[in-house]
Amino acid sequence: MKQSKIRGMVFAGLVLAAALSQTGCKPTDLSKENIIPKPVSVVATGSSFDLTDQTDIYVQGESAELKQIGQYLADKLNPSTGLGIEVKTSTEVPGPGNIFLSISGDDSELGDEGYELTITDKLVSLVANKPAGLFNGIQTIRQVLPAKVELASVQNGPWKIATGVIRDYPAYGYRGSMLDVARHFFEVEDVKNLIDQLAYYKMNALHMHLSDDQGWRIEIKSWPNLTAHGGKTEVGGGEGGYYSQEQYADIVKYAQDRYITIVPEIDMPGHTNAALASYPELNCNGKAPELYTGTEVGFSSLCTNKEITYKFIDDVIRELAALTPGEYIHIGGDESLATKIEDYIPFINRVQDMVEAHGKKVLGWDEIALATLKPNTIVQYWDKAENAKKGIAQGAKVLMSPAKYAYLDMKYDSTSTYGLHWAAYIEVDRGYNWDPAALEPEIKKENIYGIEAPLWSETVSNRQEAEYLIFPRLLGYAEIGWTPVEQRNWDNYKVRLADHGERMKAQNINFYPSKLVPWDAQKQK
Ligand code: IFG
Repeated sequence: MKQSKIRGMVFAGLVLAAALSQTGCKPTDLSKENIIPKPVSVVATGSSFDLTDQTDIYVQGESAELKQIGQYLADKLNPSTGLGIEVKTSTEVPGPGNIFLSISGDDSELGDEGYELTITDKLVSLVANKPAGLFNGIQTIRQVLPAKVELASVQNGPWKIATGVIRDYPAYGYRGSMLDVARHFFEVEDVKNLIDQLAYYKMNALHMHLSDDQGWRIEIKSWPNLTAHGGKTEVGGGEGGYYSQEQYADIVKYAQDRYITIVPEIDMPGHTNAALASYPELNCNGKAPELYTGTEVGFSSLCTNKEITYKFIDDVIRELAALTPGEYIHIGGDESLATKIEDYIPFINRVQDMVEAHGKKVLGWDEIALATLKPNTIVQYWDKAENAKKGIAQGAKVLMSPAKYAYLDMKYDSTSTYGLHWAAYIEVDRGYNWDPAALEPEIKKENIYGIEAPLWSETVSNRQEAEYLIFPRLLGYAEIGWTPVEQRNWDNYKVRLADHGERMKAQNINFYPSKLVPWDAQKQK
């Protein structure tokens, strides 16, 4: 071939490559997107959809709930794209260049939380059986746009979405985290920020550990000293704090608007020094102990043989149930080392009856399996597998929070700035590389209610410190709760997680930059 022809072809190739890189319309592959949790199925069709200033979000019908979901997406896209995307309603499919959210009740495989996202070069169409499924689907829409979409200031486009079809639905029904606001108190804004992150990763539960030895954090109107006195301090002697019932209701609504259920915990009969310090009559000897700002456990117990204790508990549960749209109230039950087992068992039995009398079901740490569990009671496995098995033997479901794999307050390694390590060092790969249904032979998938990654706050006292422990491990627990285990592997996950480094940075999340994750590989993309 003549030299001039070869030169001509090379030149043409360079021009094309330059053109493609300028307009960013390089061939796109939806299956290469770094979605977390990994969707059940992704079929790529190799083209792309352009978000432009002509794009709007159309919801089918006039449902206020669908409009709210559309608005949530618009509020996440507009600050960084500057496209002024509006939410509109329509009865039929909108014209080209738009996003369309609709409900169709006939795709049973998707369940209540699944969705089907169909992206062509003309339309982004998201369909689900229930609004919760649409809400999960819009998180995927956010994640198939460049990471800069999560920035709070206007960025240059183009804003392309690779075309194809994503069908997706969760493996487990309960996918959550826990925030211990008792050891250190966290303000409403910090809790809301965590809720937004849980939503981004399709988690649907936040367990709030509202009382412990070091603090009582929820206003109980019939026992005002619980917060007036019991909320005064925290680990280390700081000023502590508490949520008024109005503030707590605001958190619950904020979570509900994001399809996240708040599970409130009042830990008892142990972990109760803050309550005992607030009311002398709750103590067997009638004397109130001092407030406690240390980090020991297992030294406190409600007086299980005084009737006023049950009046107290009933008042607390009644007021908490009125603030809890969710099905469950968590009664704690852990580390009751100062309660004799012969007192502990009837205590737990009686508290279960009280929770049920107020229309709620019981969640408790795995020690409660030593008592007689009511049919709907759920055992949260954190420490002793034999307790979880005792619960299963009584017909209970198990919420998987094994401390050796899922405790977010565990150090990553011996050099970690924050955290404890009594259970294990949990680097990002260890937090991801386990299967709840394979951990213990007797705990099978059908026995598992879901997964929860708790953050105990003895060693963290503000949002930045907490985020160092929560992120990036939370993303792995979100995937364990959502993605089928046969589709999960660390080598694939760590590459997707690297892309989320940019997304977490864009949202000012102080994540731990684990050396096990190829954070920089994604930057060259
Ligand atoms: N165990 C205690 C927590 C907390 C934790 C710290 C449970 C259920 C150790 N109980 O975990 O209060 O102190 O890792």
